[in-house]
Amino acid sequence: QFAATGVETCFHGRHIEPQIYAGLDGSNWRLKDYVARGGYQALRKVLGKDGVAGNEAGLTQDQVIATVKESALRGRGGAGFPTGLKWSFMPRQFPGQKYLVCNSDEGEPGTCKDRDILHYNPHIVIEGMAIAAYAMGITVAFNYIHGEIFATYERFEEALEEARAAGLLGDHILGSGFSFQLHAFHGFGAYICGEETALLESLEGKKGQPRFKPPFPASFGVYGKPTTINNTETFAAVPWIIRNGAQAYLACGKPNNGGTKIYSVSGDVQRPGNYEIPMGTPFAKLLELAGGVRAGRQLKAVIPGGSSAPVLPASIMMNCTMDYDSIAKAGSMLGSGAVIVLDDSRCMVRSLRRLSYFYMHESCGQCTPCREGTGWLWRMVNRIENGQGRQADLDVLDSVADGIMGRTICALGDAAAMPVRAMIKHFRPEFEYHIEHKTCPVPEYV
Ligand code: L3W
Ligand code: SF4
Repeated sequence: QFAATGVETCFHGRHIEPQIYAGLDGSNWRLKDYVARGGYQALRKVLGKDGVAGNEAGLTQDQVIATVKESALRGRGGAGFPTGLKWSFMPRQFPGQKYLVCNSDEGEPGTCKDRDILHYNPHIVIEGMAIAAYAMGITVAFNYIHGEIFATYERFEEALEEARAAGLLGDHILGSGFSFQLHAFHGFGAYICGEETALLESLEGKKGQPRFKPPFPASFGVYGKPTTINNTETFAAVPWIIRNGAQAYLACGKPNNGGTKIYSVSGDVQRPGNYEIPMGTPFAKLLELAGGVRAGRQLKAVIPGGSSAPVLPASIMMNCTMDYDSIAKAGSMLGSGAVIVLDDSRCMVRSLRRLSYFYMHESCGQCTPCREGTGWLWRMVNRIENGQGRQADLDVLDSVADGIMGRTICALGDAAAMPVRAMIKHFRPEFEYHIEHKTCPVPEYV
């Protein structure tokens, strides 16, 4: 059901080619298919091997970084950090080894886009990483792939072999002076390993626990060396940008939010799946593409950016466009683009209980506010759902969430606290009803 779904017409009536999912049907992931779709043209353009007269010198490192900056591509892993800016942090003259890492440790509840990109279009990630490595003067890279996806990991390994055999990876790529080794690394399936510094620890063979930041990976990454980490979808956007230009990419989206984005739409919709649409598309349009809510039901709420993002009621969400700025202005975050749709059959107390359990389970336990606080939150929400809550619990929940936020090593603490605060803020009467009547106000869940 999460098969690639290229959405071909943008809301404004302009025809937009999906940039990552274009023309994919599940069988055409091999190198020859990718090349037939124009694959590796961007790498050739960068290296001056595209056969275009006057481009024998290719693009300089500065030109590539400037193009990515101008495109307004922002990190697709959750934080939306400007990609070109991140690339410019890499100390290119650093005398020792520098590393590039692709974060394919997709584990955010609701998110299922990176595995589809790797499964349906692995070479687009390889090409994007090769271009990034060239721009930052990096020769070694790893793709850290979530430990619970096996066929995709094996397919990516096969794609790497194809690229190596074709001279697109390895020493003197396409006969140029650029050499680049890319390795796949199969992770261990822990959510926390998707946090970039926990991922680095895991990659080094240690327990996957986040490090303090700063220092950021840009200066202290794999084995303590300068490292750039980007999400799978971020790398996948790069070849299109280089081939078509920064302005074309920017024009697909809206200012400060360039290009297309893949949304994993799940929950109470008729057609759940991954949808690639231009940044700035109204949420209502995305909902329509996903078939709308289930028959006979009303939209109640949406978690717009993965389980870590604060929930928004339907009335606010229906006025949002799908981009970083609009969702942030509405009080949530676009995150990794996992859109979890809840209809009026959903009990918010039960939904929050499930979310709280997840964060308690996935806390790595290093910091006290997160280790103790996530369990405390879950136990209280569980109690309310089971009809044993007290009115004072809502204030205690808020104060425990407050005690976690901003006081932990990594963002998991905040991610556990934010949904609690948002659920109580927007759906307080539902919690109060549970406490007062010791039952659920949503008929289906009585
Ligand atoms: C150098 C500086 N580098 C920031 C880099 C930093 C990182 C990026 C963003 O969390 C969010 C989180 C989840 N010098 C720098 C610098 N950087 N300042 O920029 O950093 P940051 O700290 O804003 O975010 P983060 O720690 O990477 C990511 C949310 O995403 N999320 C989770 C998504 C999960 C997946 C998945 O399963 N695949 O993506 C969903 O919403 O809560 O807020 O690279 O090093 N001065
Ligand atoms: Fe571990 Fe939680 Fe602290 Fe992150 S916030 S380092 S998951 S204990």
